[in-house]
Amino acid sequence: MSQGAASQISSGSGKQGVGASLRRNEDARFLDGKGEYLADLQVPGMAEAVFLRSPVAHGKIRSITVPEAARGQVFFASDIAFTKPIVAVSAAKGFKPSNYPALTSDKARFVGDLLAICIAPTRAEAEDIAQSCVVDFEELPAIWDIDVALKPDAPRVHDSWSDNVYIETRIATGDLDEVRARADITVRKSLRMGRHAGVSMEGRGVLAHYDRRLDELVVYSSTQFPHVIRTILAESLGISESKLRVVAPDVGGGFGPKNNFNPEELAIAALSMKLNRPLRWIEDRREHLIASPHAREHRYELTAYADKDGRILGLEAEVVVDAGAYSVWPWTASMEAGMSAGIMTGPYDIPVYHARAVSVATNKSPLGPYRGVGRSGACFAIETLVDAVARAVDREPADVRILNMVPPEAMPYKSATHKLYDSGNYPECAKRARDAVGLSGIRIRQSRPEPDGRLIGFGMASYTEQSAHGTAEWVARGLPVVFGYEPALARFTPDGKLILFVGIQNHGQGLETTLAQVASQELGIAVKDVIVRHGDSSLSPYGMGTFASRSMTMSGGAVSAACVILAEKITRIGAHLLQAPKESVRLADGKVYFGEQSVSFAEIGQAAYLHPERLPVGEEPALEASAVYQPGRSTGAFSYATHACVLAVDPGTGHVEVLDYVVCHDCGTMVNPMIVEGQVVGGVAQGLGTALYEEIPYDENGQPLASTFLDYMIPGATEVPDVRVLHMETPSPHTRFGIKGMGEGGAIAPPAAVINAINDALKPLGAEVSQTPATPDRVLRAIIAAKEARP
Ligand code: MCN
Repeated sequence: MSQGAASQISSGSGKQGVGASLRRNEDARFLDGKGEYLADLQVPGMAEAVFLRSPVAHGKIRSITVPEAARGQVFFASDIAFTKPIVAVSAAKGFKPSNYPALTSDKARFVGDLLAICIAPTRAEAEDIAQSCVVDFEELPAIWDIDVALKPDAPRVHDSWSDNVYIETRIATGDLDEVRARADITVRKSLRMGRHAGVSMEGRGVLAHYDRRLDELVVYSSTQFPHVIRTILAESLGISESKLRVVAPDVGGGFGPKNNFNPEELAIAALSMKLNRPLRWIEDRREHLIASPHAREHRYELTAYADKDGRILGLEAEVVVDAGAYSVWPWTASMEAGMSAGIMTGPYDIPVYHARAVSVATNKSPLGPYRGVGRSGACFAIETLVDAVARAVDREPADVRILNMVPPEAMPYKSATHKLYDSGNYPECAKRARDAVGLSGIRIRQSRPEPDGRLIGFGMASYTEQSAHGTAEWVARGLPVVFGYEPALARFTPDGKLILFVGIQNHGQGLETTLAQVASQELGIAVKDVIVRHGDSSLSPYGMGTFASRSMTMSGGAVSAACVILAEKITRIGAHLLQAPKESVRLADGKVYFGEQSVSFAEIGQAAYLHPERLPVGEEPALEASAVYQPGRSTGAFSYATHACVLAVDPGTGHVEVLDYVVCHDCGTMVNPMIVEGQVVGGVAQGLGTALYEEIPYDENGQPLASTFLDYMIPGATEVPDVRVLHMETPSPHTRFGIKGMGEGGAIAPPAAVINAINDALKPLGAEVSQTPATPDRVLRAIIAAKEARP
């Protein structure tokens, strides 16, 4: 089997392999209610845990009083003093790490900070105990906003720090002064992207118990990366990894907030060890909204220098991110601002780029990764700026967009931030999205008043999605772990079925099917005969988990490589059993064929495991192979897309209705186009949440103002339009089959496309919105402000 590119993929198992739109193997489990999530697990003698969380944003803890009746059921930092605090250190110069303890004992740093664990036979009883505890605080002024945090005399979130800044980094490519002098126009923009939560269907959760027979601590966690959790948890508990098993059972969505080592994991594991008792904590929705790692909250100050045609000659950007009270492990508090500044130029050929990225500490829930990390903000910034440039030169934004894009003949292209865009045709993608919504028809429609008085708007947004980053990229970011590889073990059973053991963690992406498709491609085995096992540190090889749109490329690459080794062995054994030269046999339909004669994988499995005397001389028994996929020195495989949105704004209420939404995207070779489409649509739904609905504002006391689904809006069936998805397929030259990752892409562009469309609609009124979510209130305020500004 060759390691060739996409042109050779049809040589596999045809309808079952790479490129087939198969229904998911795992659907039977998930749709029939056979999934097993944390809340389904039962361990004899297990107690339920509820965290006593801080009700104040910033305050020294004077005392916590536990009522007599609850004595022995409430535990504090001193009870698990053997644990080490979580310290996410970045190697970046000047980075200030924070000590994130399992339970805090000196002061609370955000509403939701962990103070104690209350345990009882049921959750309701444990909640009653938590409510009966009385905490006496010396309240401190809350640092509830970036501006408050950056005042020189602001109180410090972390007392020993000289200011409230985790890190400030700079990028300087090209001569900005020269560009300033040459530019015909200068366009500035100030933007804000709101803070929100991940809102997976299943919240976070942890169950810990001691397996006396194996003499090991077993920790179930609803996590995206069980192996990595084992490493940091063992270190934090002060035990050997060989005495710790971490299992991610079925995980009901992750989207990033389950991709951190959270203090809840450490606290529950530590207390279970200390009490020698099974313990479980399940996050409720209120906890999730106020205290899970949050998403976004960016501010941008941007300046574009352009010529009179709208060609952008240089870009200046300031990205300031409210990173909350602690630096999350392993990503650190620098991730959002750093990634946003690092990918800001997006699909555009902007040679001169200067940026300043600042991550600020405040008394809010720590900021963590969320689908589209950093890139959603970067796309929002550059794409609304491109529209502003188009307005300044009085051109159609779609034309200015295409004018500035990296042309296909420039690929591979090195961006101003040293990212290597591997392949693609960005202008063609933008044109297809534009044409699919029928831009000229929209412009005609806009020239006439709508019967209902609403205003029609059209907006586009394009981006590049860095996926499947390799070692060099993570090293450059200075993270505590370098996520640059992925392993797979492929093992046949004696009856000819295949089990893949992988280090990624499928939590809705369809990986149990798409990895089977890769195996099918290499071996000619039916997808239904392939089982994918993952999520258990004692079962599968050490892998990095599922995030950063990496699993299809990395784990798919590893599965492919392991299956190639197996295919060679099966070919040798099959040819021997058929008494044929091995060059003359082929694998298909779970058999080795020599002309019309065949021998099944089951017969080969029998020979390999039960009848070694039937094997060729010198052939080792057993039928398994392992491989590790490690991308080369590239900065990843770059998917890309253009989103185009048509919407209607009610100028009387500020209400926005999305009427049409088109995504034209390219993620290289698609393993399963149907799953890819589902991923795009799911991402768009989340992106519309960022754009229009989801927000956790904080008041001046540092109190989160959205803590239930009554005051936190998520888009539902009535808010998400019928998203139309157009596919392009430009293989990556760097990856097996030419696959690029795409799991985050859908969520990246909607804030930019929607805000551009709203501003297009509001153009006749001279109004502009520059903040997400664009709630009716914000849209209305923009309209009123424009009215008041008119002479
Ligand atoms: N795929 C494909 N062909 C490609 C690329 C992808 O067929 N060329 C399909 C595969 O089935 C793959 C899926 O699309 O499983 C996503 O692939 P990939 O881009 O490799 O992303 P990961 O599998 O690493 O998933 C992570 C990504 C991220 S970072 C977030 S956040 C996210 C997302 O996936 N969280 C999700 N999609 C999610 N979908 C669900 N249902 N739940 C989440 O929590």
